[in-house]
Amino acid sequence: MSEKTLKHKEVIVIQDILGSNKKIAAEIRSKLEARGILTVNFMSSPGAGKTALLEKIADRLKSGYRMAVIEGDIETERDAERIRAKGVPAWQITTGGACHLEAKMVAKILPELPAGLDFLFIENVGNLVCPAGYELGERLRCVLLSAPEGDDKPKKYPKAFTTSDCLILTKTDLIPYLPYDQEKAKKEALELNPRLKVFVTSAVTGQGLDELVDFFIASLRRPPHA
Ligand SMILES: Nc1nc2c(ncn2[C@@H]2O[C@H](COP(=O)(O)OP(=O)(O)OP(=O)(O)O)[C@@H](O)[C@H]2O)c(=O)[nH]1
Ligand SMILES: [Mg+2]
Repeated sequence: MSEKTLKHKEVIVIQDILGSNKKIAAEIRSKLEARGILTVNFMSSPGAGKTALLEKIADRLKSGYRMAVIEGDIETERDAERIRAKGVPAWQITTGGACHLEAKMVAKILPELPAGLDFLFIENVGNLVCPAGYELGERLRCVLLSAPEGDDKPKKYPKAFTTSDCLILTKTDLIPYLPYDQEKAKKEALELNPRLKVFVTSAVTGQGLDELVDFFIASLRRPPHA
């Protein structure tokens, strides 16, 4: 088989996978919307602070709302254990090597979600590239960028930023110790996607967490696509 034919077949296989993922994601979205659940997909590089942020969100939501978390990692139950320690139901998906979650993995967990949920947060596998190509049935997609990663990342990894609704800048408490220009990171992300709603946060000092949680609560009340 020629290299050209092989490449063509590869493209067709990838298109099939993405097409079938999109279909399953649409089914998940309509089921969760029908139940009045706001689903949020968190994407970032490994260690940008997704789980730390979810722990803080859990503290803030627990008095008035019910949330659940689906954790995606290559191996271990560690992140789900951290969330359960907050009294929040959590499911761990271990991909065994795949660098992103797919909608079919999330679909398997739907029947186990408790009644009366307000929020479902999905923490994607730590990776700033692959997760961007896979919808999971979320209404909101949030990309996290931590100060230690560097202000040049939005333009280098654009798809995570062009496909997101929110940009959550994390670990701002570390900025005094880093050659990091937060305004540049924000400006370049907004050049890629002017629709991004930007939050400046620190899980250590608590900066920006109330604003972020208020935004999620307001989004819960707002009908989809309003
Ligand atoms: N200084 C500082 N450290 C933080 C902050 N948020 C998280 N960290 C630390 O950053 C490290 C990674 O945090 P995690 O919450 O595990 O990051 P993650 O994105 O969930 O990581 P993966 O799931 O492995 O992709 C931990 O040592 C956290 O304590 C923050 O706001 N400030
Ligand atoms: Mg994590």
